[in-house]
Amino acid sequence: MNAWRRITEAAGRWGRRGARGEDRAGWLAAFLEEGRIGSHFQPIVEALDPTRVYGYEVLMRGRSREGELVAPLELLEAAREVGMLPRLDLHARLVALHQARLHRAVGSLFLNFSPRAVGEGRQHLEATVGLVDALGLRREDLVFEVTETDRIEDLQAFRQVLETYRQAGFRIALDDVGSGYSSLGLLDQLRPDFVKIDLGLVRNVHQDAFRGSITAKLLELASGLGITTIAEGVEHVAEWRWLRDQGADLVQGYLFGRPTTPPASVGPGAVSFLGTETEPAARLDLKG
Ligand code: G
Ligand code: MN
Repeated sequence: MNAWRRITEAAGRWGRRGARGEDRAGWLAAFLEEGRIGSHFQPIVEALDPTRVYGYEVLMRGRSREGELVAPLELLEAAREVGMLPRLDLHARLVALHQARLHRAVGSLFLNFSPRAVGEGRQHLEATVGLVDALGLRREDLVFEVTETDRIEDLQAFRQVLETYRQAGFRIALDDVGSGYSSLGLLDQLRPDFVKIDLGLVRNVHQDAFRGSITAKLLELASGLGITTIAEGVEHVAEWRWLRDQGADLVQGYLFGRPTTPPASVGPGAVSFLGTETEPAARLDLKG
């Protein structure tokens, strides 16, 4: 059974138990109160030299009382259901900052920012700024990834929230570009510092001419606007080479590293395929 099946099944067991035993809000609150929300860090590396880590995307993970991983989706869905999304979002963010500091994660930290969780925008920003400063992290090293933008009900209000983040010194990434969740119009609306090309475009980009053409144009467009490009979900050496040759600045994906805690560095050993023409199958067997 693969890791994801195990996580999903464990989450399902807990979801059902939670729904039967405690109420759903109580089930979720226990994760926060018992310190069972953690952060995993996935490296984002330079396309031209993947041994150089630019930073990490931080991904939320829950843990059951038995120590099994609980998928973030399960937690987020429960939070949405019981109106605790802003609280979970802020909690996960503060945990991420603490963990990043504790493990001395190098470079930039990419944090997912759900438009639906911005309820108390000002309060979240103040808490974030306070902790970033208290921990001695650099504000410009924090990048907020915006996704699911199709569900933004009030784009004007959301833009204003983002503007306050920018004014505080943080940076903005437009996530999942090229997926159904993102549109080109948002490039103009949000004017992000980074765009992340969705893994749906990245998969087999070197073999699919249609996909390749879209991706090449997106990279060219973003670069022309002075936006740093990140290709995500890179799993194969050929995808990476193609993306590098087409001018992607940064790359992220299982080829370079899974989300882990503590954050892993990407040494020459981890990218043993560099300079070789074949891709060691072992890379693809790594457990997350
Ligand atoms: O929407 P967003 O880009 O934030 O999603 C990140 C998700 O993609 C995480 O759950 C992460 O584990 C997953 N992910 C990261 N790298 C890869 C990859 O190389 N392949 C696949 N299939 N998923 C990936
Ligand atoms: Mn993301």
